[in-house]
Amino acid sequence: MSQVTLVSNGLPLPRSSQYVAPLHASPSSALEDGSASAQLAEHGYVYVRGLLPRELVLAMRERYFQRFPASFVQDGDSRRAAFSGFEPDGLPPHGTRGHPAYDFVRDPAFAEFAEHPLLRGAAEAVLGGPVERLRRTPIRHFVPGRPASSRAHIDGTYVEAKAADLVTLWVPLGDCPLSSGGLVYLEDSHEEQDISERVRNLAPYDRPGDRRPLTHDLKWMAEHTQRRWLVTDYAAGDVVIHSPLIVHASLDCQSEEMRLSTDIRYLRQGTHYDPRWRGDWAADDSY
Ligand SMILES: O=C(O)CCC(=O)C(=O)O
Repeated sequence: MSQVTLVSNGLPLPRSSQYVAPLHASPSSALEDGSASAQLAEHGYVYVRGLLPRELVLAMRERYFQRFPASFVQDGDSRRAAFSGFEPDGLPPHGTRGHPAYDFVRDPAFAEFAEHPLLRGAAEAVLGGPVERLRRTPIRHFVPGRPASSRAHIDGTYVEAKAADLVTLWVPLGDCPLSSGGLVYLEDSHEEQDISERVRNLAPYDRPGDRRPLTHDLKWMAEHTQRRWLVTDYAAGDVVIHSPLIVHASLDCQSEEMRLSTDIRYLRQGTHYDPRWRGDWAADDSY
């Protein structure tokens, strides 16, 4: 694994074995031989390297960054998408109307990507039958040099559904080594069903207006729960399928290449469908 100081929302996460361990990959055959759903139940995630064609993922990355003025990325290279240091004037907040991420999730090419048979097949494999996709599909985009990443949370706080009927497919759109700040999972936290209640109100917290996340302090979380954060270097094409009960967060982007990813959610077909997730995502829709 790459050696880089781990930082989340500006706070360091020590790299010692008390705090951090590797996220284990499963072979893609687990999605065909029926073992993936048992793995999801046991570990709370199934990480498959190279599930999607690398070229397809890089093309989506490029398509997204092409929506920005060329001066936003070094050498006008939208595929690598290294931050130039120049943010376009008048750019609305991420994912709100007028921002490229808002239009990107409404682009039919993106819907086609989110519906890719390999992604749908992976969701069917872990849920054990036909699935439907939740249309609301957030895009995460992090720029280096800013203490910003996703706070520790469980997806069950955000989506109304039975935990056993829902999965999230976290898809990095581009290579995402530790320095770019990918997703990290709190080991076996899906087994502790009351973890949110146990931690909330005790944990350090930097966002008083929104009590849905648990904390921005991953070191505190590891110490308090005596669990480790599972981390890895992701590559374009990798996908992690995770349970709505596992606690996860992300790391700050410290690489020149900006971190871009999406969270694609599938639900067992015919089960209750959270009405707020039927429409397209906007970062200020507050869901
Ligand atoms: O990519 C991120 O920073 C957060 C993604 C996430 O929380 C999710 O996939 O559920």
